[in-house]
Amino acid sequence: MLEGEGVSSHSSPSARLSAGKREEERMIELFGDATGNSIRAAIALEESGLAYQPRKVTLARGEQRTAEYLRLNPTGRVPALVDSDGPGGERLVLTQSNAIMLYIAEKAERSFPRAAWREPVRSSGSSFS
Ligand SMILES: N[C@@H](CCC(=O)N[C@@H](CS)C(=O)NCC(=O)O)C(=O)O
Repeated sequence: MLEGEGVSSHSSPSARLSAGKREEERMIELFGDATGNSIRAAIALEESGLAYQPRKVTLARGEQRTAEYLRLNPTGRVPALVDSDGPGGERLVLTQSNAIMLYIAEKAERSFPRAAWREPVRSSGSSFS
């Protein structure tokens, strides 16, 4: 179970890995299946340019309920992201597709969530700040 399906090897300036751990020690893994929530997380990773390893969790076979997967995500749902080089260089396990997307955007230094919602709206006279 949880086998890899290939590596996305895009790279962009914003996606370059920071100094610290050697490149082969840094790894983002995305555990998921062909569902909307998993696919949106995968799209965010593809768009980010960050290298990652997809790990398939076949829901139809109940792989989300194995002890191995439940250690990763006790809710038994996909997607789940594991970043061996998370904040402070620590391993991070993240669930919830929207949280994963925001994390990827921040890590890749993409500004789309910040531009859309996190800055005050000044042009129209209304403000959400
Ligand atoms: N709010 C969660 C929902 C995750 C979720 O419901 N995943 C479903 C597939 S789309 C799942 O893993 N179902 C397996 C199960 O419930 O056994 C997210 O956005 O990631």
